[in-house]
Amino acid sequence: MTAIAGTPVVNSWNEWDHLKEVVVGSADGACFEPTEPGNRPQVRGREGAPFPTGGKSAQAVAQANAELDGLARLLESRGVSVRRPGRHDFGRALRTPHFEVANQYCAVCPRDVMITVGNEIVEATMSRRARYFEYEPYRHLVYEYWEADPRVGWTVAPKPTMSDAMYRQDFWEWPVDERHRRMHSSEFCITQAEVVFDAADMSRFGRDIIVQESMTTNRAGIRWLKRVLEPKGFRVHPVHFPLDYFPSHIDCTFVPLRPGLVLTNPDRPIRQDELSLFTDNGWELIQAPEPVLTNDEMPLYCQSSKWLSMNVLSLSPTTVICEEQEKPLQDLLADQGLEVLTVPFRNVFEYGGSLHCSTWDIRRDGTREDYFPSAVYEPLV
Ligand code: ABU
Repeated sequence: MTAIAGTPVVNSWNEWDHLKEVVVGSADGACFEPTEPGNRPQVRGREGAPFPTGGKSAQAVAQANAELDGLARLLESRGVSVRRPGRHDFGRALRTPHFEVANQYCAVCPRDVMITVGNEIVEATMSRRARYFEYEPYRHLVYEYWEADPRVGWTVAPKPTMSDAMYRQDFWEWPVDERHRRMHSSEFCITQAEVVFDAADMSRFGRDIIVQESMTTNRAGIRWLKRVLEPKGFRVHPVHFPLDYFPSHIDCTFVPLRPGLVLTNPDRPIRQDELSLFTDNGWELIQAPEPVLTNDEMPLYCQSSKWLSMNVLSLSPTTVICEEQEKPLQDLLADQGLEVLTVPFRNVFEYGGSLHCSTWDIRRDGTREDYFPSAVYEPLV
């Protein structure tokens, strides 16, 4: 691997510039996510049924891998260099001074763990015990990039204890009316006691990065990101989607497609006072159409919502990859003048993600730009 025409080997400032190199996840060795304070997985439509434990079936892994490999082939056919995670024993139990967990999860969704911020790789703290070591399948790549180009930065966020005290255990018992009452307080299953964030709660817009406060990212995590990224010239904006009572990862809620255009989730409007960042700077927000699958029709063990439909991956400001069966969304994007490529991806849904979640962009064309010239910004210091 060599630097291309002066571009650092790690270079990605937003979600839409021309994609050159990307990591695509793998279902090898995937396990069911264990029940833990930050996660109460449920069998869809069967309240109280025990959630499976241990490794996923060989068939479930093969079906997901077939679709991930299909995405990799499509990307390669468009000239994108595709990299894959290394092997990791997800079946291995973890025991730290603060917690134990019977098994780990998987490397299907690198987006949750790893993020490229300009020429720097940031490894998230993660928010769940079973995902504590999920950076490991990507470390061989991080070392390769870091060794290859001295311009590449590498920042590892502090690991939280994930002890019982880090979680608000009664969160899962709150009835819906209480969730509604509390929706503006943005308190979820993680407390504010430690720095916690998943990388997939971030969305990059050049100089500006928005970060969703959620079940997987707390205010301390956003403060840490501000303190680390502001001196490097970024502006970090917390964002909230108050009608999402179980928010986890921003990329099924608010998805930028190109400069000036964001795909939004009609069930999860952005908080009114945060909308002006976009409207005052000439951005258009378009609502995603109703997904083809209802929540009840999502795969049995999938913990994500039907809005995986809008978890698209941009190859460039003019080309986007969409799940093969999401015709209404494909039509909407085509009406916006985008070239829409499709791949089957429904078997990956069980692992909590679709096309954006299951990828981590390493290198795109372009550089840091200011897409919000009239933003009013309050730096931390
Ligand atoms: N990992 C993304 C899931 C987000 C959602 O269920 O809406």
